[in-house]
Amino acid sequence: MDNNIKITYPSSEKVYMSGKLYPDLRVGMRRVRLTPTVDIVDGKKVMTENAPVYVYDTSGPYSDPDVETDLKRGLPKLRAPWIAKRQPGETQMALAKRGVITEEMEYVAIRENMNCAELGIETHITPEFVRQEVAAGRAVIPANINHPESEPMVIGTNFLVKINTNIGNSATTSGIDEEVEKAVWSCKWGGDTLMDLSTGDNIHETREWILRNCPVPVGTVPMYQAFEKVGGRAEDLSWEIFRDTLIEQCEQGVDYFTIHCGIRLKNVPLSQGRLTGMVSRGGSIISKWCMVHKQESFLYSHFDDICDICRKYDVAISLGDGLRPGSIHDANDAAQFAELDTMGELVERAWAKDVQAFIEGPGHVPMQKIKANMERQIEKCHGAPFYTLGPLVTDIAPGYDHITSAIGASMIGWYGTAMLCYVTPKEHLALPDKDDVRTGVVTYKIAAHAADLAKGHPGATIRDNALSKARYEFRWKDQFNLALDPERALEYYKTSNEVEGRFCTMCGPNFCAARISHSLKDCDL
Ligand code: IRN
Ligand code: FE2
Repeated sequence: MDNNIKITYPSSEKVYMSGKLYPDLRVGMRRVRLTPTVDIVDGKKVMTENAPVYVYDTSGPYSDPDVETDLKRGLPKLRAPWIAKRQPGETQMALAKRGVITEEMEYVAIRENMNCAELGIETHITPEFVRQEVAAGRAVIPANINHPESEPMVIGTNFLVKINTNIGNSATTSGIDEEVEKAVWSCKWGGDTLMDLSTGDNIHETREWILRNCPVPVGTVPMYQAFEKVGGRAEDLSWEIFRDTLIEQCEQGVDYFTIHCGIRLKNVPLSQGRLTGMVSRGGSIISKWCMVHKQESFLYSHFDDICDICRKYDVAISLGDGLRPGSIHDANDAAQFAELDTMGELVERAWAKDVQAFIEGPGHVPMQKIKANMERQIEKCHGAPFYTLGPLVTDIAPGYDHITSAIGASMIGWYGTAMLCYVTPKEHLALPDKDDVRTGVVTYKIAAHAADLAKGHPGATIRDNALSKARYEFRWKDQFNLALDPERALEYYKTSNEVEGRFCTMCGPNFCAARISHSLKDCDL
């Protein structure tokens, strides 16, 4: 593998914005340069400049030509000096509750505002607002003190909707190289966080390579590694094995853990009458343990111990939805909602220990049942961020589940879900390869951005308006450069057009509505 990976975007440069509270902050963004608009006035060419557009940038140092990246050495440790000043257990939430605005909080405030500052648009997102949201548990900044390579980002309903990419190998697929490549690839296309769901051999080593080279927060499901440690026999699991795995991963720098603590012994049988039983890997493992031992799960009974460990490293807990519905038939059933009630209880216990937490949600849900999910989550989980897997709005399209799920993701994002877990075309069929990661991430950027527009996030429309203006003015290259996937747009266009023509092959020269519409200017209306 090439050790010196670089990410480039057309007509873009990496720019940095500094802080006010912390002037040394360098918040990376992408500035997309645009060409001028050309009008013909009285037979003469008149050029009007188009302002550059600033884009939220998840690609980290890989897109900065001035930083040498070397996979063997890992990324620069951006957060190390900030962390060095802090006492053990001073999580972002602990500091926020004490009234401290951390470097991370100012960083995300600047990052969220993108082009607003440049355009003089005032927004509600100030460093103090971020602090309040984190203190109240409505926002999470996943930031393990042992992952200083990660650029701060925030997950919360009052911020930009985020997306997570799942990667990771299984016993039968791909090596470490391929997973690191997918991690960087996810950051290129806009993945806000990355979950390493590796099972099989080399879990620890794979994760180490990913963490040291990942500019976004990394999540895992520690149960997968614990399960490997007991040779895949759920009944042999124990709190001690799980605890040691947690500590191992905290030490490495994992920023958030999916832990299925919400499964209660009494609720496991609720999944029996379902069409598709239990579809969560982590959930089914711990449920098996509960049923064999006829005991409350150690993830539930040791929840306070889990929080104590996470607090020490500022690892956030993502309360896993082990009882999520795996089919349209099972959506919003008693099992799913019983688990949500338990999560609501647990999230308050996490907060009492200053541990940041969020709540995982479904799964498969038909459109008319999506809103109820969000409303119930808000009611039961006290405003903690919601993080959903889609949901898929129909079960009948294997091979296209990035689409079935992006429909649900857009809706639930609009209703207030803070982060959307991507689904790739290979869902239900195989592990995603590099190309699936690109398709999944771009598809979910669409869902997240559509939700940002609908929610009226300040500045969300700037990119749409700039792209549409370019489209209407036949500034083709600008249109592509502003697109979520410029390479794909250009590739398709090139199949039958010359760049910079005044029409495209969709309509041909005579049927081009934009062209006719332009000529209306010359008519007496
Ligand atoms: C997200 C929301 N609900 C589930 N997820 C993701 O599913 C979670 O973040 C993790 O990536 C994966 C866990 O799958 P199991 O173990 O629940 O199947
Ligand atoms: Fe599914």
